[in-house]
Amino acid sequence: MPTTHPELARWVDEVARLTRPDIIHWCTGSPEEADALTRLMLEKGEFIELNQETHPGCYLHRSDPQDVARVEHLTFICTPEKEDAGPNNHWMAPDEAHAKMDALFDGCMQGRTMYVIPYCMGPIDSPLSRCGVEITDSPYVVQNMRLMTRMGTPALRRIEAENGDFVKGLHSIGELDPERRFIMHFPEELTIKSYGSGYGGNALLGKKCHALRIASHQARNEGWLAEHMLILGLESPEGKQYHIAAAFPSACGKTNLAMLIPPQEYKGWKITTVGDDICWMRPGEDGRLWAINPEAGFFGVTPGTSATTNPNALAMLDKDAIFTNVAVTADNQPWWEGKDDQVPVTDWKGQPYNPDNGPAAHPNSRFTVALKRCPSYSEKAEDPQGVPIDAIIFGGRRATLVPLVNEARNWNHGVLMGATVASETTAAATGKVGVVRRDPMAMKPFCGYHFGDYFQHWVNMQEKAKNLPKVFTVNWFRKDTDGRFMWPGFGDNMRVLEWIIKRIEGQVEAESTPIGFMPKTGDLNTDDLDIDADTLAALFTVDSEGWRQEVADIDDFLAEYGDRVPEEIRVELETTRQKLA
Ligand code: GTP
Ligand code: SPV
Ligand code: MN
Repeated sequence: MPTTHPELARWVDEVARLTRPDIIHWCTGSPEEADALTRLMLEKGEFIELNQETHPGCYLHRSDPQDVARVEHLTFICTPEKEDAGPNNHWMAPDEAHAKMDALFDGCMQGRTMYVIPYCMGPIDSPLSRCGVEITDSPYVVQNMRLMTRMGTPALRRIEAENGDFVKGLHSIGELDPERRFIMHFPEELTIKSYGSGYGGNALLGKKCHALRIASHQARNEGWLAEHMLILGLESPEGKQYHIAAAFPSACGKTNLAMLIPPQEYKGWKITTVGDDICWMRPGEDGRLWAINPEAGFFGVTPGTSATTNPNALAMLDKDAIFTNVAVTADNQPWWEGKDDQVPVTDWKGQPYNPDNGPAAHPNSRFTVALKRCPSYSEKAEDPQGVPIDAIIFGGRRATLVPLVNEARNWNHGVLMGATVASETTAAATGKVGVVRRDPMAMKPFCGYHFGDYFQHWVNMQEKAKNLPKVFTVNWFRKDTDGRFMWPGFGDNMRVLEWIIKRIEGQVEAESTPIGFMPKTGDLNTDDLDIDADTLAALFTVDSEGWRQEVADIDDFLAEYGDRVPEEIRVELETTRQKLA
């Protein structure tokens, strides 16, 4: 066994005896290993070479057409007590779940190679980072983990040096049969078992399974936060540095905001990218929250990514990227809806493109690329201490009601706002798209324990960190009666960030409304913006009747979580109700 860690050696041996692979490969993370795997995948058709002149080092992977997104209905939290998983999770008793999964894993790697992937979530030398090992029979998973995490020998050495716990993730694509597909989490055992899917968050176990579901559980026990948030750096023309963390549900704009390019007139303002999906935050000695991005790469939504919407993303996608379920053009370049006016000839399933069959690229098609390839990459992403967070933003996709930006009255009100954010569902998970559901802190699919306890943990952060950031909500997705977005979004979201900074600095007063603080007329910079006064006013109108209904709906939602819901946020809801009366 190429490890000195007794428990790791024992576990790998146990898994090999169960799954019976032909070969066991310990991943080192070397470039030679990457090349060899790429060649193997090209031979087997798991990778399709894209145009190497326009896109050197880029490959296309077509997943099984029945395996294109996370499967929330097949994802379970297996705590000893059902009550601890909460109504926000599917639950199965640990014994039953292990038995079910071990039966699936029995002999499943015969004729296959078993890859052992040691990985580190976060900078390899950071005290905030945590390690895991994923065992998988999917070379596609290995190639993605290589870009998404610090993977290979350095991670193994850290695991050995710590000689303690690491997260054990066992994965097999199995038969890719949706009837034999489960993603199980055992938070107490720091264990994940995933079978039957090769896609994204179902299979790249460092991401949602470890860095959110297991980590949220650990974070609660240890007094920190593991969140579905981007982290961006913002430098003002005066050279002052800020960091903002923002939680939006899947496919609701984190990647785009994380690499925003400010509009022309914002000379001297600069946005840098620390992370686009996951944020681990810990109270520092100064009472502030210090954050790291546990990931080393992006697994981003392709549709809608263009030179106008997200030039930074487009710029990093012409080299060393993996594309999953996109279309291709006649000259073999990757293509997706909203990219440019090239014409797709082959759709995501590999069929000749025919608009009657739906979009050319799957709505949840994705790119995988290293963080360092991003033109707005922040060097701070490697800082072992992380970055101090100045503001937290919660958001979602709401066609109506919810204003463009709104500031919480205080921390507990901010927790209430985060806990009750709702959003239209997207193609990032299987199920119906466009249904409004509450998605607290964008963690509905990712919180590894009871939401009531999670809200309480958020409230309790006040005792652990005396210098907490201000909290805001945003909504880029309001629509007019013709179904058009009312706010231009993307780079122009800088205008909202600027107002947030002004509030942090105490440079502007705000309009006090029943639901929070909003910009006073003229304080949100709309210079050179093509937006009429009525539309702008509508983005900040508080529809009292609509909000009274929203509050009633929130009552019902919180009732689902019973008496685990903290009194503090019930009090804040009551205050809002009275202000709306
Ligand atoms: P996950 O990776 O699933 O967690 O998604 P994400 O939150 O990173 O979402 P992403 O930034 O990839 O955006 C998803 C979709 O929303 C893309 O099609 C974007 O083009 C679109 N989008 C992002 N920001 C905006 C915005 O400000 N306005 C509008 N109208 N659309 C946006
Ligand atoms: C999300 O759905 O929030 C993602 C993509 O970031 S996945 O890794 O598939 O979960
Ligand atoms: Mn995400």
